[in-house]
Amino acid sequence: MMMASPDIAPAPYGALPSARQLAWHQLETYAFIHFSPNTFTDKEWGYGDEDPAIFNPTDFDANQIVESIRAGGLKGIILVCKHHDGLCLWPTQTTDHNISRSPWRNGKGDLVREISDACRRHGMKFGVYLSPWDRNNAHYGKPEYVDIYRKQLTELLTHYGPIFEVWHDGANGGDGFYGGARESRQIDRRSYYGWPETWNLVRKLQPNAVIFSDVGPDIRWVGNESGFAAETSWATYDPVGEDGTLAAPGFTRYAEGETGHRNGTHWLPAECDVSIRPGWFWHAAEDDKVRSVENLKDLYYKSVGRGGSFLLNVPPDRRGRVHDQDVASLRGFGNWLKSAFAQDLARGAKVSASDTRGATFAASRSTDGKADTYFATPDGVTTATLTLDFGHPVTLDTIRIREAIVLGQRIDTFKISADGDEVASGTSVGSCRLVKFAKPITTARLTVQFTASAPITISELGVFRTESPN
Ligand code: FUL
Repeated sequence: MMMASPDIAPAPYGALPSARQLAWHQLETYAFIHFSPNTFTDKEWGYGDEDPAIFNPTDFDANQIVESIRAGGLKGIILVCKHHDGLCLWPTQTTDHNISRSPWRNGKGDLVREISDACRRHGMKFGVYLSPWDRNNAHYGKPEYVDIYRKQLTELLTHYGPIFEVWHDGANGGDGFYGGARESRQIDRRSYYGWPETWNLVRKLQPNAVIFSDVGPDIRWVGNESGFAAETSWATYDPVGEDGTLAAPGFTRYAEGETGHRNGTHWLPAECDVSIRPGWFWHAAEDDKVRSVENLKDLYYKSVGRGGSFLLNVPPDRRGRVHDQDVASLRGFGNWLKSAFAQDLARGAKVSASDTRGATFAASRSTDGKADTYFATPDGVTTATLTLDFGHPVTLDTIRIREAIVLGQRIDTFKISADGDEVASGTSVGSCRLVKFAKPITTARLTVQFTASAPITISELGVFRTESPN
């Protein structure tokens, strides 16, 4: 085997992330806001015959909503601009069924404007959810509706500044109001919406936005609404339709989203969506069922810690504010997130590798705190160990490993030893793998052994004590 010149990076392996996907990977956590007529009717899915007048928050405060979410360490917000009930929460030209018919702000309200402006004021990214299923629209099920959907998307993508993510739901229950028809309408999920054309439109209007759906094209649904990816979860994926043919939003073997596919031909990382409450919308009866800080931490490990993102829904109440209970959990989680990973114990350790590609890719690149440098093995070398020598016993509870994903997902397995004893092992790594020990361990030396399908790249081997002793 010829040795590559020491300063030449390893050749890329398999499917690779795009620039917009790489930027998205850095976000890791962001929020959903579900707020619509359902908040006022106590439903999860509105039928589409709701009077827009019922959407009337009594004390709406976009700053309070955005600040509460920001305190949770979340870096962006995806606003449900229209849910399945069809009420457009901005003054759209495409239908009368919109917020201008609500008494809120005397018919001059624009929820999308207020939330997007507040996001910018607070340094948060802003994204949009626009339900493809529309139980209000008379044209739903006909070609005209697809044009309407694209016009609505165009309004959202041209009037509210940069959009970081566009969210296309796969749900479609059939029956609805449909302009008074009150009937069930079936569509062919594979062909009706003309997704490729819609996604071209998104690309044209917001080239930096990632597009989410059950099948991507940028971000995949993890296949559950419980906020976790499988322990082995690959960023690569080839979505397959329910019947084994072409996949489409709402028509996939979605359970496969939890794991992805090793060596899949698309880079399609998982987004793990979940609500901070049992429902997606606020219900008074769920005020005492808000997720605890401990539960949010656990989900963070099972989403971000498995190479995905954590999309946490925070539904405002009828005032148009985030309830105290949710605020408390968000703050607790955000405070933990800020301190848990603030001090990387690997930074003070002596790091060595079983083999190295040369100075540019030395073992120390994995502990330099820089995202764009990495340790790599020479061509032909697909097993290696990295060893951290702390010089004295240190106590830790979490290890964070990141591959240089710009070159693809390469690692197949890893094994972690503390002072020579195996303490953990796993498979997929990708953009971020968190290994949490049930109890803190104390060790002077940590070794991680990797096997891969191509020369190994490690941009970070981090060591943390995320729980303070008490
Ligand atoms: C689902 C919808 O049916 C839920 O109401 C919610 O919006 C969730 C995020 O996606 O498919």
